[in-house]
Amino acid sequence: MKFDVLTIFPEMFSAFFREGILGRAVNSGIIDFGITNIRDFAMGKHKAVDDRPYGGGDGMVMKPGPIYRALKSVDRADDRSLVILLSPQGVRFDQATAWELSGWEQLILVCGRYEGIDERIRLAYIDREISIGDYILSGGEVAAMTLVDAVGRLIPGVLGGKRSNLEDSFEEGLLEYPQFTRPRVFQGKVVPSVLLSGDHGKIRLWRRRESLRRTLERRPDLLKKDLLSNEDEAILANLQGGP
Ligand code: 4FV
Repeated sequence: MKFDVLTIFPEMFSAFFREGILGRAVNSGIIDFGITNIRDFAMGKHKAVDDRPYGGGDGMVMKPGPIYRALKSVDRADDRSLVILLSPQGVRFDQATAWELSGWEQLILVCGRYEGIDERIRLAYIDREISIGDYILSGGEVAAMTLVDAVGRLIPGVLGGKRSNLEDSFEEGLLEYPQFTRPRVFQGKVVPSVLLSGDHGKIRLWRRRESLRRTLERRPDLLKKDLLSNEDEAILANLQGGP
């Protein structure tokens, strides 16, 4: 998988693609990346990438030319690549989308700034528009990093074959169960004894119950009947005061 990022703040990505799981995946060649500075494709002595909005109003808009030329400068993996604009007007990003995007060979991420980009770029050159949430960022860079992180860890080999349980949780529409590690007693609070019992049947049941409890309390919208087993239904009924 190759991630190409178009931004006017390339430095924001240098550490991001160097550290942690992503950095290791880049070093091992599983993931490749390219960072293109849109300002390198701006014209004139001021190399302007933004201008005032037609029709007036506050703020500035990113000019179409520099983005267009920057997009054209990126080598595309033909029909196995996707151009994504990160913006609040996009489709909400989630784990299912992360899985779908992990199947592409190249993701080209356009990071807007100011009030956004000229609509003519959006209409002619953007395949997908994705939002990471209903709030306003000062730029698309942080949203692009969120997408790269969530998609990158799904690329085979990036997590070193060990699937993180977290992936499972959202797949099954449940929030993760509580996690504990040494010391057994911290500030007087003891790790639940079931987790020290070595009884994996009891541990699995306790974790499932805690995932269902948390999901019921915090994200009941995630509970999908068709993803729940009879055992889950019984636990949920019990959690809601039933038998
Ligand atoms: C955003 C979001 C986001 C809007 C104006 C960048 C900012 C500025 N991107 N999910 N939420 N973008 O707020 O993706 O150009």
